[in-house]
Amino acid sequence: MKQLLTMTSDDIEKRCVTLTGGGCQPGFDNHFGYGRPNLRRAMEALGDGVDHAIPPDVRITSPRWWTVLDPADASDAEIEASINARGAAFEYEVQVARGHEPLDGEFSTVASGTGQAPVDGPVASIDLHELFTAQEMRTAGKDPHGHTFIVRVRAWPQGTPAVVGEDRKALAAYSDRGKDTGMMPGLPFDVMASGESSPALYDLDGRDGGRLEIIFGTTDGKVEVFGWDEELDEWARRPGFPVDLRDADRPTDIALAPPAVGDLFGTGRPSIVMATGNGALYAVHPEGNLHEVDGNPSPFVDGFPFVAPRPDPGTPKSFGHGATFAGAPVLYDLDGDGVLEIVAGNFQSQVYAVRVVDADEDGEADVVPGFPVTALSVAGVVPPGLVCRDDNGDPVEGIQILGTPAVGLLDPHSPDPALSQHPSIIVPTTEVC
Ligand SMILES: [Ca+2]
Ligand SMILES: [Ca+2]
Ligand SMILES: [Ca+2]
Ligand SMILES: [Ca+2]
Repeated sequence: MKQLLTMTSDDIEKRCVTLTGGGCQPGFDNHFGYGRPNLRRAMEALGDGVDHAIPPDVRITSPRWWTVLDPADASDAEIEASINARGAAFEYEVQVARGHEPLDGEFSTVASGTGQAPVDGPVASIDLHELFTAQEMRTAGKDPHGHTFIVRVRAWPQGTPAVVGEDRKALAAYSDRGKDTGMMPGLPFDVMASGESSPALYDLDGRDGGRLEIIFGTTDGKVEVFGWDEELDEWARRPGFPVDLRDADRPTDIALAPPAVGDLFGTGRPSIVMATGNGALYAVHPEGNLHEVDGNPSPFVDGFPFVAPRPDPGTPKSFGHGATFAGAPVLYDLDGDGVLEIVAGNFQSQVYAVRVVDADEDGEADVVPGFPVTALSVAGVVPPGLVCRDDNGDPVEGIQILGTPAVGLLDPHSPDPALSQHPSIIVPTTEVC
């Protein structure tokens, strides 16, 4: 299906309109890929099912997209692909070109072959030193695509080279083991997920000479911790991590928000606090899955996850983006009892303050009395003159808290105890009046 749609699409080259200006070229380009789908041509390629022009199925299975290959590890890039022409004999070629959107004429063929049975495995070995000089692979230049190259695999039924199927991937070649300029030992490390959450640095274990651990969330709903490994003499994933923040109630989740790390109970033992896309807050023990209760892994502090209620899922308008926490949680002792509370705002404009204890023993950490607070400028909450309305005079809808709250005593010298004795929570929202 993919080959039918991409290989029959209309190239976008002329009458090019992009937000960045330019960006179109003959054939595949970064902006529009293979072009605009042409469903008539795609349907015509199906023919009557017997006399057809359906391209072979082609997929590059290894390396993964955007892999950065270091010639100090291996000077050759090993390319694996699966090719299937549904029983017909086929020919294939593996091609390579420098840059992120080379023109068709810039590719050179590095391997080719024929087959009839489906191919699923190595198809080419590309010598990185034939693509780039050692100096080019070492130098961090101004061109963000200076180390990029494209591998494409093309296959067609024997005798019909016009019925081509194609897959391509962007890879990069870079090497810098310099002590002052290169990557630190053990890094980069592929966590097999995207890392939108900013990392936090904290000495979780108080060992390894006070070195800080690197803590971050991933888009597959996990929290990762990396630290210095004295035996390996490099940075490595800490035992007990990653900790999976998903469970049977939330089989998919995402940790976009940066972690907060702090000594929640004032005992000298830090916890990692995560907020997720499904509206859950987690306090995670510093040992992760190595923390056990009755012999079972128990990575979470009692009472967690705390889950913010899901909005009405009846319509996209009522559900919006759900109860997502996008900004980082903040740890602050709101009531001065020596135990930190967790403060976080979500996509429902709700500001939560959660205690890290479950005093009422309902299995979930307790909400601080008076919370959640709705951060909306609506009648009854703010003075009449500050009520937020849209151009039609209606209440503004779909307001979210995307950012991280700030908590503190706004004016320690104020005669108003609300400012000098009690901390204030400042939250940014998307409300525009
Ligand atoms: Ca194009
Ligand atoms: Ca440490
Ligand atoms: Ca407290
Ligand atoms: Ca409770």
